[in-house]
Amino acid sequence: MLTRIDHIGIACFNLDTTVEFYRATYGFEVFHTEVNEEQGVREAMLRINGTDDGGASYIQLLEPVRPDSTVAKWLERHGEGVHHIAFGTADVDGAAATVAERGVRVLYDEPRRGSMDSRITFLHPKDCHGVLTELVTSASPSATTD
Ligand code: CMX
Ligand code: CO
Repeated sequence: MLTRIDHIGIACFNLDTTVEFYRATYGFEVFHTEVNEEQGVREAMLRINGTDDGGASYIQLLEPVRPDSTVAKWLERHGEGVHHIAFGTADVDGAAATVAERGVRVLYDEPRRGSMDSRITFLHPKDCHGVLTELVTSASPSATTD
């Protein structure tokens, strides 16, 4: 059902300086950037490796774009750090329904738009041993920057 770690989401105060840390320290380059207004974030995806399901694993760096966004509130409370993990699946609708049947709260009735036109939903961290968990179905392997 879930076939890879799609990404690890990391909340940061300043996207540009955090991107530069990952570049200068590890050599990871930006694969894609975008603003997701609905999620209230500006983000950079750093592609780490391909995966055996034909997808890839990323680090997702997240900077809030408004003070009432979930990431802004989390940063205020915790400071910078790992905000969520995301598992990749070919079928986010089916995976979310299966997980819901198993007693986990799924936060969205329907998957929403995520990075690179993926379809995403979230599982409540209180039902996942303290880990905010995202489920992702990728749109296509091509990347854009805007
Ligand atoms: N990881 C683990 N626990 C978390 C958490 C996180 N990222 N965010 C909140 N919590 C915990 C809090 O610690 C708190 O626990 P306590 O009651 O024990 O203190 C509880 O959940 C409620 O926290 P809150 O600050 O009141 O936060 P909200 O209920 O307002 O929001 C959540 C929590 C999960 C519903 C919200 O963060 C959400 O909707 N997340 C999904 C969307 C999202 O995160 N978007 C940004 C990323 C976009 C992307 O990946 O593309
Ligand atoms: Co994410």
